[in-house]
Amino acid sequence: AADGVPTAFPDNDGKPVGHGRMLRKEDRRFIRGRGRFVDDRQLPGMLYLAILRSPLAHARITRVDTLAAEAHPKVKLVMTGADLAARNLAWMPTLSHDVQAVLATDKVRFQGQEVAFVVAEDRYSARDALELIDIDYEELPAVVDVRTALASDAPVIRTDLEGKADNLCFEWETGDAVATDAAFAAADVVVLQDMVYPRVHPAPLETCGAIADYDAIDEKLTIWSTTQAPHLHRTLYALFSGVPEHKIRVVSPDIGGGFGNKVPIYPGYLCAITASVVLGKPVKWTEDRSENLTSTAFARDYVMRGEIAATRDGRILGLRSTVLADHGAFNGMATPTKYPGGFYGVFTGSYDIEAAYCRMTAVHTNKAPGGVAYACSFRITEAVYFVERMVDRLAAELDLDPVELRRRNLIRPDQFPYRTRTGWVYDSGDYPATLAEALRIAGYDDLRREQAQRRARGELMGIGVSVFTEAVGAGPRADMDIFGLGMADGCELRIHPTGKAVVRLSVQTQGQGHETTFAQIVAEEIGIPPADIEVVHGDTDQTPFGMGTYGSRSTPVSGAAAVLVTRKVRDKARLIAAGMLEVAPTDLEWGRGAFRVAGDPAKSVAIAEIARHAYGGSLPPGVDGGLEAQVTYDPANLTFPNGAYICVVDVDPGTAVVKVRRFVAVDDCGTRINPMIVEGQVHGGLTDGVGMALMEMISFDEEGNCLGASLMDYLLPTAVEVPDWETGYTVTPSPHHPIGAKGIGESATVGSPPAVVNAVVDALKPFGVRHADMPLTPSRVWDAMSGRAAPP
Ligand code: PCD
Repeated sequence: AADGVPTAFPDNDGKPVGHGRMLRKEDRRFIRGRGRFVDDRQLPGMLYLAILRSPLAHARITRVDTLAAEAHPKVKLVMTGADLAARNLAWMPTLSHDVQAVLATDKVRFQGQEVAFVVAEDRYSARDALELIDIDYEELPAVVDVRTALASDAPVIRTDLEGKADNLCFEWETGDAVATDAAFAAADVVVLQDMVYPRVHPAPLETCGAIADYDAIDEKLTIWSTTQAPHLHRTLYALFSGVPEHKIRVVSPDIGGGFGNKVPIYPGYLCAITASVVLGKPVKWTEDRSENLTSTAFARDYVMRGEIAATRDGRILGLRSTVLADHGAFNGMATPTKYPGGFYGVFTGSYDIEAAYCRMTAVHTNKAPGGVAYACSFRITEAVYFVERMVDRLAAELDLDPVELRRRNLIRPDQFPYRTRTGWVYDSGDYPATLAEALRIAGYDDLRREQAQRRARGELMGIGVSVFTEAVGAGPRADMDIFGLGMADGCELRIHPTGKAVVRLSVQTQGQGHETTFAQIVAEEIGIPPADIEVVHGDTDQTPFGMGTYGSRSTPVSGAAAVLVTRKVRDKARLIAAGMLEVAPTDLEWGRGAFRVAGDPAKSVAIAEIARHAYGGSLPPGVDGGLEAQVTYDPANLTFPNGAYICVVDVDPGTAVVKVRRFVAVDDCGTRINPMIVEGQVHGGLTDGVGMALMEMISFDEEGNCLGASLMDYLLPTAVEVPDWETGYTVTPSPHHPIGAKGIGESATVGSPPAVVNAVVDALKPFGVRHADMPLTPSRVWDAMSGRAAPP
């Protein structure tokens, strides 16, 4: 193409115009360093905000002195919790119906909590002035262990809540306790396993930040921010600040990775808004790495007990899960209201199990709030890890090959739509076929033979399998809302007189390539090349309302909206074409970007001619001018992508270092819009998964000091730690999505940690090891090999 970006690779899987391995449109700017991120934006007269954070995990604030900071020559504003309280702005709602302090008033409840802010002429002065603020704390004992958080003598963290006398956050259950007890009573074999999914952090490359710009004349507030959900944030800002919603514009420009970290509202955003309203100037707040790692939403932090019951020949009868969930000081999770435990309810995984029951107790601790869906549809990562570890434990107990045990229990293709024992309706899948493809690529039988030979020589080779089901595309309005807002997405399409198009989305990309794939979706439906379709997103003034990008919902929800809005435009184009060709609309056939007269294919009009006519020619009676439409799509169900992963590791018997030698990932996300992007998503997710399995953990000492405040302590995987990924795919379209597509963005993060852990435990089989908790660092693996349990 003229601009040097080819519209499609030749190997576009034989698909017509819209599909295929088209290069990413957005990379034109990204690979030239021309991305525009929040922190790149400079506004005239802009001021800089810095936040003072608590050094203690739990303490009463007894004295605050800001005089010296206010006297700093470059400081324009200093605000404390008391100042915000005077304006009724000290507390904000969270996305899970809790409240969180914007700036602490009475107590600090986690290390790194926001206590005061300074606005100055430059970033350095703002930081310097933080040092001039004097605060006296009266230290209180900290609650850091979920197992003791509900003890009667545990200090109560949420004294802000009327009548609160303990640290209970919520209790939740799903499944059938009685039927599960019966299944266990009838079983030949029962296996119990305790396991921990450690606290991890999404750690996006770009930290969080915002610029708030309040125009006192227009009374309009513009916020450029790192948000994955601009419309949702706009509604919350309106409720918090009192600025009416139609006077608020949220712009989410290029984002350097989100991974769930950028879904919640953070105090920093609200501090910037407050400061801008008070000062009438644009105010920028940009977090540093330590602030991001210690105070923004973490993920996981589940202490789980599993019990699995089966017959001697490997038929799984029952599964029981007891979860202690650490939600930190405030429940800052973003989750559909009816699902306080996220989608953990899918913990029966890919198996047809007779009975299942889960009981979850969530508690508050003196840790940063969160529990977000880090590359995971609302706690599915935890659920998949749980069931895939339990099935492996059972296989070891029965002395059955883990693949064979899975085969005996997988949901069969003819059982779809399949209702799980906890009430989820899986839409489609062919699990045996996906698993067979993974086994084929891996050469599973050869691998087992190789393992036997190596074991005989004292080498520690492990093979781990995981077969997973994801549940993405939240969600059906009847069932799912966040903060009372139904999870439907709008989409708008305009075709201009020259036949070029603009599609406006309510979702917001953070790197996954929406500017390309949504153009491809529209192209496929209307016959305009993707290069001629502009994708507009991330600006509430320019896009229809919708719930944002997380839980791999963009393709299942907004992707469907894009298909339907294009079909709506096409329906109108048919009426116009019928007028142009002087036939009845029903006499027209659509194909390859044009309407043809049935039986007389020489008579046709292409979409570009129809567009021109829509704005200029005479139209049939009752048809108004222009060529555009808008829809709001409410999904009928979630989509359920699935996959089968095989990981091969070598453990060094001398150092206990785990090396991931091979990783085979076969994914099924239904119809693939852009296979290249799909593979890229899988590569990224697998890297994340290996990181969680082997090195990532946010830990705390007994005083609540966060021990992972930098990337020196919180290790992220790089190309060095991961193998060349071997990917494959099967295609089982979703029956209710208009083009059969399911999500893919999170599948690999969800499916890979158990494959890696299963492989390491398999490698350590000669030592009698049955389980070891993530992250499987050399010291933890060494402890396991030496028969010592890992520290909690
Ligand atoms: N696709 C295709 N086909 C299919 C599917 C899909 O092609 N079938 C593609 C699309 O279009 C896009 C992608 O792929 O582009 C993805 O998608 P999805 O799955 O739908 O998803 P989304 O919604 O879009 O996104 C989200 C996700 C998530 S969720 C996460 S975590 C991550 C992922 O995404 N993040 C990220 N990926 C990524 N990438 C990047 N680069 N960056 C980032 O940040 Mo969450 O909940 O938030 O935690």
